[in-house]
Amino acid sequence: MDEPWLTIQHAAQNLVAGDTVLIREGTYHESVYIAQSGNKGTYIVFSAYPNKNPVIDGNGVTESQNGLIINQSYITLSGLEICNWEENAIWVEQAGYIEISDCEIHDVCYGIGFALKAIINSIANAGGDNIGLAFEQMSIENYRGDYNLFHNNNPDRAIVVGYEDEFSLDQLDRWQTYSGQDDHSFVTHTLSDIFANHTQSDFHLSEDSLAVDQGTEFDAPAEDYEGKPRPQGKGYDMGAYEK
Ligand SMILES: [Ca+2]
Repeated sequence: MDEPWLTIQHAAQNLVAGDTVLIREGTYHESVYIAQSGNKGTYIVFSAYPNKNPVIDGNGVTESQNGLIINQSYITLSGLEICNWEENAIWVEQAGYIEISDCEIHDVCYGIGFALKAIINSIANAGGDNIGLAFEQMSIENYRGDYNLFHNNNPDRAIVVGYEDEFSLDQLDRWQTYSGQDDHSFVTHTLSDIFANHTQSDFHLSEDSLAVDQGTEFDAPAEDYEGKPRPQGKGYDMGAYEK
């Protein structure tokens, strides 16, 4: 902690299985290539420092159009804001066991993109401006997803597989049949149904939010983003803040 690294990329090259990097407050204008793999039970974790909001911002970055590129497995991303990328906020390629939670993605072309053999456990609000959840190949056989809340600024292209099969926000039932996944997931067209004040980046759940008590206890953190014990009320909430 006394000698923090200057770049997230430096961490991405030096962390080994079981390591966690806590990313301090700041705007990081860098594309991060995750070069090391974790193991089952010893993930490599890229997490926001508690109560901080690190931003991985593509403005001015020329070496890549993707925020994070992951082609290693057993990686966790938590609490990161990723914005202003011409392609993907997060690009996952030939990798499995990638956990993405409490990340905010905006002002990108694709939210989270997958090449073959990607697995994701849970996504809350994977909302890019163009495609929300994208698979590069035609196969989704390794996708496992449930208890997700889908929102996309372009409602016609919420989920796209192989640039051919497209699912709008209103076609979740079609996606469920197609993928065999996301039985408990749902969609929203309006973020004000979910968050207290998303236009001011306040992602606490609103009083009558659709996400309250709709999460799963499976692999749920014991505390929310602010350290409040989970669950509260009738069950676990979706998203970063328990209510
Ligand atoms: Ca709750």
